[in-house]
Amino acid sequence: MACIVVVGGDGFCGWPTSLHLAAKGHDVVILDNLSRREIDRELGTESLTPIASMNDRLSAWAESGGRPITFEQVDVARDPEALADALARYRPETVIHFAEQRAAPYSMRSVKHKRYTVDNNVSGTHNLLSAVVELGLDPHIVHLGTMGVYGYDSSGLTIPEGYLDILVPGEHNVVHKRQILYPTNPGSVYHMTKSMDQLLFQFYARNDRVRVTDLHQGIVWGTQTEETRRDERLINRFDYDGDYGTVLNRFLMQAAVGHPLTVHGTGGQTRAFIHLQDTVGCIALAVENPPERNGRVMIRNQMTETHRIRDLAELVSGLTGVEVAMVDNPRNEAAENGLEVSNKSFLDLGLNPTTLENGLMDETVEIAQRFAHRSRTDAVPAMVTWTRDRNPGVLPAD
Ligand code: NAD
Ligand code: USQ
Repeated sequence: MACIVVVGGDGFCGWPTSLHLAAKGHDVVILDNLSRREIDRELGTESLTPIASMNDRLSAWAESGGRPITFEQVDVARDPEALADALARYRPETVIHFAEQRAAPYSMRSVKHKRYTVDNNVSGTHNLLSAVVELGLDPHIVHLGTMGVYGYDSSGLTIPEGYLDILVPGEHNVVHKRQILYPTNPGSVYHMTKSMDQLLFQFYARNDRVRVTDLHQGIVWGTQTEETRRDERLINRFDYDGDYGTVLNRFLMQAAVGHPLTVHGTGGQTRAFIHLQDTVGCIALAVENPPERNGRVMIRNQMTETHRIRDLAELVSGLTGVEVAMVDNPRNEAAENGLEVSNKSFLDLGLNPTTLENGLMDETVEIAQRFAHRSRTDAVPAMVTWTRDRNPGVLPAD
């Protein structure tokens, strides 16, 4: 089978994806600078689950009978030569790009963190695109983007898969049909970098005919996949801290230690979600279905359900008995919003979603309760505020 380079393959989504693709028979090469582990040290936090070193992960995978995975420590943003050198040696058929600073609160910490997020994410993406063109390679690039580029609009329209059909008035009363990228409306510096990535992809697809799939992914929940369960040393990371912990995994951990569920504001924010097992499944489907070399980026919405945050809190509270706390919202976001999203593209390819209803209890017992003793309650509060006066004045709904 073909070689797949997974950039950012040590992370929460990248590690289980690498295992899944290796299990499907691909030759997988991980490039990662291990910056996520370094950021844990900077913040004084740690994954709730005890994650093994990259060497131990790879040995455990091979010992479990998995097709061996290769790893090289490469910083794709700061070391474009090392990235190009690796691409020239492996000549991958597919490159999957996870290697970005992905936490919205971390990206809003300080000017240093804003700069780091922009430099890291935009340079990494551009280095990858320019390297494949320079080397004359033709890999299909699969990028993990975010639902957050669309913004959160309560007007009742269904968010399409990346593009908007518009009618433009022209000369002699002729109306022209055009398709444009859905206007971006990012809510953090991190989400803004994903909006910038979209333009880089659009340019290289049109100018150099690079084949790109951009997956606009919702909030991922869950921890383990079929492959990470094979050996204790393959366990995936589980972030619960105020910067990197995403909302549902945070609620599950909070419930496990009896911490009141930290609902921001009224909890009226509606967001898109996907279980990690479906993330790896969708990425495999995207790899198997590359776009034509036609100058157009293929955009797929990678999400399965939408939920309002206060409803999620009530669900977790109902399952576990823990109380719900409404805390001041540190972010600058609409207090209430609706969200309708089309995910037809993956359903058509055969995605069979894991629903919250089916997966929630497993996750609570298998991970949150089992590793609750490793948690630190001082890491739970979300401390980063979105505006300098520390009084964001939450936006009204659109
Ligand atoms: P993560 O932080 O756990 O993993 C990212 C990995 O990339 C880490 O291993 C990190 O060390 C590596 N990395 C970062 N910068 C790098 C660089 N310059 N060079 C080499 N390696 C680098 O994040 P994740 O949750 O696995 O997310 C992966 C991707 O999916 C991100 O691009 C993120 O924006 C996107 N995404 C994540 C979620 C989610 O809920 N976790 C939802 C939607 C989209
Ligand atoms: N929230 C709470 N309580 C908490 C944590 C969060 O109410 O304890 C609220 C937030 O205010 C926000 C919503 O929950 O309204 C989602 O927050 P989140 O931290 O779970 O997700 P977000 O910051 O949007 O980022 C995460 C990933 C990011 C990915 C994004 C997908 O970290 O990499 O791009 O989800 S999406 O949200 O669809 O843009």
